[in-house]
Amino acid sequence: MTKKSALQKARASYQPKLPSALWGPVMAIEGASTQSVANQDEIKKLFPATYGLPLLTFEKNTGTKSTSPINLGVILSGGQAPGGHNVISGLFDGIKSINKDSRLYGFLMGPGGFVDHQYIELTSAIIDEYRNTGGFDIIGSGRTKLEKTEQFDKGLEILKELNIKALVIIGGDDSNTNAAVLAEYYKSTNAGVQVIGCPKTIDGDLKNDMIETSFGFDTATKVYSEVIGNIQRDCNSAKKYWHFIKLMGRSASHIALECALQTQPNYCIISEEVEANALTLGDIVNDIAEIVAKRATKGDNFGTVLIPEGLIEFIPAMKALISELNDLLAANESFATMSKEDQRSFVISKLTKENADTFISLPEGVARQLTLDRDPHGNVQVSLIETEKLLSEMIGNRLAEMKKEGKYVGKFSALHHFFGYEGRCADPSNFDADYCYALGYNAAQLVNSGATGYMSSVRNLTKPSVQWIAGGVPITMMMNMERRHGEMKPVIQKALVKLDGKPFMKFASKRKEWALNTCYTYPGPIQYFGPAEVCDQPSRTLYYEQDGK
Ligand code: FBP
Repeated sequence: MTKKSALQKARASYQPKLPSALWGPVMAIEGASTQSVANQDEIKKLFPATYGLPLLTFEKNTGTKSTSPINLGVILSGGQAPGGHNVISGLFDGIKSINKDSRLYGFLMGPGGFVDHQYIELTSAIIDEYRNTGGFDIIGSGRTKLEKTEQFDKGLEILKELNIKALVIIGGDDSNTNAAVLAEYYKSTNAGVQVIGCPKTIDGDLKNDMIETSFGFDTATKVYSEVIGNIQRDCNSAKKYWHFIKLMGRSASHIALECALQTQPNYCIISEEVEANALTLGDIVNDIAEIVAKRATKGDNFGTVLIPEGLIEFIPAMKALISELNDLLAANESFATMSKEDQRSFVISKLTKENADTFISLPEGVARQLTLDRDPHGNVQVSLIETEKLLSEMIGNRLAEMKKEGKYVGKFSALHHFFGYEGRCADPSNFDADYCYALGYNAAQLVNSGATGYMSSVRNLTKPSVQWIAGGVPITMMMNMERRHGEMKPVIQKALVKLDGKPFMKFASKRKEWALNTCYTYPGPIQYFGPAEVCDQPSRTLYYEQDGK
């Protein structure tokens, strides 16, 4: 047992708030049957047993309900996100509320632990240690991709041995895609095991009408905004540095946008806009250099620039290059064993002329980073690409040219930051603590209702938690076909920043003013105790998406 700080001790006794529908026994009300967001025929063919299921909403149960004990398995999958421990404590309390003899088993270090039969039973003593804490250390997480029937069959052996009725997979879009495939397999083979997903990722890109936000986004963006605010105050005090701040969010810019709305920086790149306007790296550099030069005319040789880590994949020329590289690397297993020099010449010789030219034009370090191992889901590991340094170097060069042309009079000193891992294991905000607990408690009710192939869905999130709506959404409803590892695969469609959505429009209406004037806001640290308007506020993104003007 680790020694707890005074805050941790006080926090351990926080009782997360549940939607009123989950306060006692529930009944599932079936809504309309569903269809996938795109490629309906292909997805239907691939998921004959779980396609088209109805939406489910829970209401208070007035009749009788099954109260048999439930044995449940749980997996944490992918990157850490604040609140994972509360999903697990919600699951635990949820199955215990159905029957006190229910049991919860946690598979260790992600999906790999399920396949390799590595698990622990999560007792109340263990659960109590982790309530309202950040991190995934209760059972660990991993990125093993669950996709082969041998893995499913191997996992089934341990589920049967432990008499597990359902498996809950807590993960992002890729892991929930795997959950859907597993649910389909177990249902179509009459394995007698249900599979339920829970929406996790700080990146915020697993969302739709039924999943209003993924958990962890709220806390992580509050942590980043606190430190961005601190940097801005430092920068406005000394007035001598430009800070280039890269933020996690490999496939979408929700984190950068949310942090911009919270802190009002001088510049924030939104990758989705870069793609829509077919901007080049040079266009972005020129735009920022213009702002640096304009601020310098007022003697303001300082500022902040927010950069989403996935930017590189949204620049059209880079996107085309990465897509060809993905296929090339997937088709050439021996690539990993080649020397650095051979890898470079191999890539250049195999790429189309246009992509080879883009590859050659990049600084060698960045070009190499694009050829490094993909994660098990085929994603480029963008957190390793130092776009913040690449950009500031290019801006420095542009400003030097502008100086020669008499268009720039200032002094440019750049500092670099990458905020990602700092926020992923923070103690969850009240919002995430409540939301995660509700997601877990709700998932237990989905299992008790016999659902499989569903994601736990808790909605109406800008209202007080008693008014949240709890239920389930069929995972196949969120799917479309995309190219992965050189093949078309069914996957959950990622939610990118909508350029006609309210959060972006709000940002776009303010950014000129934020660029030239110094309009910083300083959100300060997450507060756990105090008035609801200080402690329980959801993200700006959710606020603007649902209510805000
Ligand atoms: P998930 O999609 O699994 O939630 O992870 C997202 C993320 O936090 C990204 O923001 C980041 O690029 C990536 O994980 C880093 O991965 P790793 O933890 O494997 O270094």
